[in-house]
Amino acid sequence: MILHDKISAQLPEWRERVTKLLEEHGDKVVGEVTISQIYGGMRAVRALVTDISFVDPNEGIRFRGHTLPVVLERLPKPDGAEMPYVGGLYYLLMVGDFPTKEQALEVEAEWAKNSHVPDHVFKVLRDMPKDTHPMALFSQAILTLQNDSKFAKRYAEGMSKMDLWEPALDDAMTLTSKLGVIAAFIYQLKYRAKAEPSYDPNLDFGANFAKMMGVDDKEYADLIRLYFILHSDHESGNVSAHTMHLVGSSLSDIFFAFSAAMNGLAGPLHGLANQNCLAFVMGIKDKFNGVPTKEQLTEYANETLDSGRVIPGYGHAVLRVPDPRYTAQFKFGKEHFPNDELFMIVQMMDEIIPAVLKEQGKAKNPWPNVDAVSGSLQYHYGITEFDFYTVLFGVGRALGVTANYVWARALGQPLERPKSLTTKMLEDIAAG
Ligand code: HAX
Repeated sequence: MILHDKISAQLPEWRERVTKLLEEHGDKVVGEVTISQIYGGMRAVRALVTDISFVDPNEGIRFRGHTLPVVLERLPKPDGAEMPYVGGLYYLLMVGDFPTKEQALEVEAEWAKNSHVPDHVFKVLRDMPKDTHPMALFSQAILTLQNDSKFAKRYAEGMSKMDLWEPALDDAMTLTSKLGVIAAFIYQLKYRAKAEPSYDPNLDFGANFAKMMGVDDKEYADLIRLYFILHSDHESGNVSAHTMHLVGSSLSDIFFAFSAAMNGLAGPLHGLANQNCLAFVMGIKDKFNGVPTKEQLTEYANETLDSGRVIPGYGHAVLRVPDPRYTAQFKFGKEHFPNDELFMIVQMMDEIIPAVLKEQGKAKNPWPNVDAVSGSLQYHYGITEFDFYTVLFGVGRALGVTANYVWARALGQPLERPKSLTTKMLEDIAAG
């Protein structure tokens, strides 16, 4: 398999680099931790390492060192498509180089080959209570694939720690190949015809997903390619990525680790935020019976802030510029449906909210983030069920976190086990 060969060829050099760093500079101090940080969710503590992606406060996400506009420009695209192959992005995350079109297609072909979802997965989902949240179904479906883990089998048979990444990569391909089918099945089961979707080997991952969702529109295939690429990775400290890393560090296989990651993504402070953003935009539409005037929107935003609520979709813990993941989606909407009512409100918010937040003076970053627009775009193509949006995020997030999982095994990253202190100990430290 192409990803296996490419990673294998780089491994000796990577292992030497890490070993040298540890042997020669293992005691070098990288930073300090304050009591505020310990109580404050470890915000900004520099304690993780990943080479897959990095969030630059002034530029946003970089995948393997490349900014988002460069990634979207340089990744190969299907003929006639606007957005790149998702398989090409997976190659970039896993291997570190831009693929040729043939190489992206090799990943796509590997996905098609492994896309069959065993019947028991659908059966388990059908047997779950009808009102089960789509993320609970998604997490459950991932666990039902665990019995097939090559990593778990090979580990039980006994294998060298140095080789663990190989069955981890097999599992990563198995998992990512099936996620689109599983997500589309959950959508069909909960909201549509309850049909079992099937993967067409003649279509790429994005076009397949659009077809399986029942959205017969070339534009939606482009949007979903963009969506999966944008949501793939955001370095390792966010809840889903960190959960994946932590669970994986116990040498749980990728199915256990990714299911856990998805349980974290399901939280309102993480993947569920995009639902709140769309609800906010729709609330504006309902209140003003359509698109408000600029004055009305400014007043509404100020009222929201005065009542102690936040404006969803604006601000970021790390970024200090408009999120390039937002900018890419905003551009898509502006090109394809500038006169869609919800999107017109999104555009007006884009003009007005940063100034309102700046005037209030609290938010360190008044600019829009990824969630400010993503729901409105899905809504335009008829994916109107808010609860499902986090599943879409999950399919995209799998690309980044599984690449991290494979590399964590390849570089022999150990069990994660930070030290805890008691409040009394912190008080003693404070007292000097
Ligand atoms: N509306 C109103 N107030 C805001 C704000 C916003 N959009 N963004 C920040 N602030 C406020 C904070 O609530 C905070 O107020 P207090 O001092 O009273 O607590 C103050 O400004 C300073 O906050 P900050 O340091 O700028 O931001 P944080 O790192 O604490 O929080 C958040 C970052 C994204 C959580 C925050 O900007 C926010 O709540 N935004 C709205 C919700 C949202 O868009 N969430 C999705 C984030 C995208 C993401 O990462 N998804 O996975």
